[in-house]
Amino acid sequence: MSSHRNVVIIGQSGVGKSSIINMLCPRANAPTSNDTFGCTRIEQEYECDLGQQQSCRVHDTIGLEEGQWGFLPDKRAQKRLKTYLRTKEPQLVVYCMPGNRGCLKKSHGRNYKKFKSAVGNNVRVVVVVTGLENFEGPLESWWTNNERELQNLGIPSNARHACITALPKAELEREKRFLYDRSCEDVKTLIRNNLPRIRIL
Ligand SMILES: Nc1nc2c(ncn2[C@@H]2O[C@H](COP(=O)(O)OP(=O)(O)OP(=O)(O)O)[C@@H](O)[C@H]2O)c(=O)[nH]1
Ligand SMILES: [Mg+2]
Repeated sequence: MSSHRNVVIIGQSGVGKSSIINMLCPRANAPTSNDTFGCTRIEQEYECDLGQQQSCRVHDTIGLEEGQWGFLPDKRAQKRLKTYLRTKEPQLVVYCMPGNRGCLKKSHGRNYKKFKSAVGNNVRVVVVVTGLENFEGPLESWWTNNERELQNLGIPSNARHACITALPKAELEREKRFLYDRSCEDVKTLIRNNLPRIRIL
């Protein structure tokens, strides 16, 4: 197994990036918080077992758009993330955004487009929609239900994606806990399917 494939998780503050990291890498113990004040203050990387004998390194990053009280004002957070992406040269970027009712905002589309163009055409950007534990029906249908809104935001409906909840199991109602394992598997599958294979010489 090689750990030279880098996957960087990006998105606005509080969208659940560190929670996804903890889901993918149970030993990561990445700090999470629902403060309005951004939680992750330094980028951090963790080894992730993707299953099917594959692995990668996932990178937790500082949230964008934390608001005026945030730890890093948005302009600086954007700049820092761009520099981070340039330095780490990831093979895949995972863009997270919230899918709870009323949460989709123009800024989600704006950041998606901004960072998609920042990494260029050679790096695939996939989307993970979080916050769906109360969605009625299969979580995947969130995407088709919201296709038009996504398109209005500039997120193409054919973007590779996963619709999940990243709320820790203990915080999910008992009958919804299976969603956690399913979400974990869906994100791993999304990463495996979109991460270029390394050539073994
Ligand atoms: N309801 C719900 N809450 C979630 C979900 N994912 C994460 N959370 C909660 O949202 C809060 C923020 O999650 P974090 O993982 O810290 O978010 P983050 O994107 O890392 O935030 P920053 O580090 O500030 O950029 C925590 O209280 C999480 O438990 C989800 O899918 N649904
Ligand atoms: Mg975080």
